[in-house]
Amino acid sequence: MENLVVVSAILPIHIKEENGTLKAEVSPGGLVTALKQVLKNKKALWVGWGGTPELKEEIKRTIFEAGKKEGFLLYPVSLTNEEITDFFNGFSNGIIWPLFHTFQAYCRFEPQYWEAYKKVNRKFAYTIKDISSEGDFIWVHDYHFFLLPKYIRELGINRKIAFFLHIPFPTPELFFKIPWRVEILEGLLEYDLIGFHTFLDRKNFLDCVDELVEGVNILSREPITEISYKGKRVKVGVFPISIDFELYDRKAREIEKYTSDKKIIFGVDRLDYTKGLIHKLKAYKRFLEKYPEYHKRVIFMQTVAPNIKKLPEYDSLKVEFEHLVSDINGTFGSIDWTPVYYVARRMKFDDLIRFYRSADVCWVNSIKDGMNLVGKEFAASNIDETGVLMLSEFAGAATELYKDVLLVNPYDIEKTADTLKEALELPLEKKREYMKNLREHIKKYNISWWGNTFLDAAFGKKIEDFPPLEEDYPLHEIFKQL
Ligand code: ADQ
Repeated sequence: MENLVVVSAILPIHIKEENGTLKAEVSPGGLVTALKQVLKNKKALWVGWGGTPELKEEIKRTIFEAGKKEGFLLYPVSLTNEEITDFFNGFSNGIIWPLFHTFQAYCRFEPQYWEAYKKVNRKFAYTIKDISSEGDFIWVHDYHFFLLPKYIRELGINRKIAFFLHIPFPTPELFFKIPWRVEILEGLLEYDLIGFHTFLDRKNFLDCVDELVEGVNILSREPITEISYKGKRVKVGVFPISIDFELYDRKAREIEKYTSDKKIIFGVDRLDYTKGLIHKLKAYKRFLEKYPEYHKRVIFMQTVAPNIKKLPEYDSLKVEFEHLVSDINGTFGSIDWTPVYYVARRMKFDDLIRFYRSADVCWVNSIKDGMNLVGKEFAASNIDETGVLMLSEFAGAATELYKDVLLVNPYDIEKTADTLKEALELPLEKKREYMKNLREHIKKYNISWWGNTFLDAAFGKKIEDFPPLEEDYPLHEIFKQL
């Protein structure tokens, strides 16, 4: 039997210990949103960190049971406190995340972070060895695992291993700053397939490989590039990720619209400096200064989910963001009008859909983003086709959706303020035309299309080829290796 083994740094459900009791929580973010929709009720084993340093039997069991309830087969890997600090927060989120999103100034190139990165990649390689069998397919996700295939191969394991990067790949000018740049590329070239969201990401990757790695030959660039390296072929493709269109569309039809005498501007983001939240508030403030006729006629609802990354940049971002919210509300607000409604938590799914369905404008302002699923979720939920998507030109989604959105450069505060006015005043016909086109595109290129296209290029398989998750899947089968 050929099984699918999926690897991501953190499982879709992680455990938090609060006052001595264990709590299973859904992990935030786009990777989980997208993969959940592909893997739900599939007999695919999902391997990742379970959220706590220690993995007692009770914790493993809690994760397994919580996963099974949601339709997943989860296999938690333990990380020590030191590994959480140096691999997770240090190398992955303190070097790769900022650099790949053009925030070079936030990088701390500490050698101990690199050591931890190698160690944890090795740890996952041993886990893959233990839990997979010959003929299984290994699908690895994101920037935490550039070296994983190298270590798997070193253990003498010869499985098909494919990789998808959920974040952008930087230009050579940025990538070359990494002290361990050659090792990272050589590690990546051990995958059988490497997937990116956009053609620009793939171009940047190929340019870096071309410059830095000896003995590579880039054989073709279209439609799936092939590289020859150390006597083998590596495929490099572009697979723009998407959402479960039907889920959002169906849910929106079940939920009542939020009615208001004011126009609704809606933003949904994780607390992250890459999402352009500060620039968004500055542009909104400028809009209110320039166009006083909109006072008391708009609501700007911005929901910000807390970030699990423990780094000082996130603390200062929160402080600056909240300062700006109170500055705007203090400057323009009155007893009967709050210009910014700030929701400092993860919104419940039904509330999210309700606002997507009701918003006049949905605003994605990323400084840099691999894809960004929010705009796609908004369009799928906007069943009346009356909303407008204002989308940063630096989100991967812009390369796909640019014709039917209002594009903004988040650094251009003045123009963004004007574009917000334009979005609010767009004629109904134009709004309908844009939204109809967006919805058709996202319906066709949905999450199943993404999953199937990737799995086909990687393993010659479709999602349907992997069997459904059986009700009584035996626990001991999964944990026999531990
Ligand atoms: P993220 O950076 O997490 O994902 P994004 O694609 O926008 O970014 O996904 C965020 C997800 O979390 C969406 O499903 C959204 O609805 C949800 N979410 C965010 N804030 C929320 C809130 N306050 N309340 C409720 N839900 C919230 C990474 C990359 C992206 C890429 C995805 C998938 O950074 O560029 O699109 O992976 O590959």
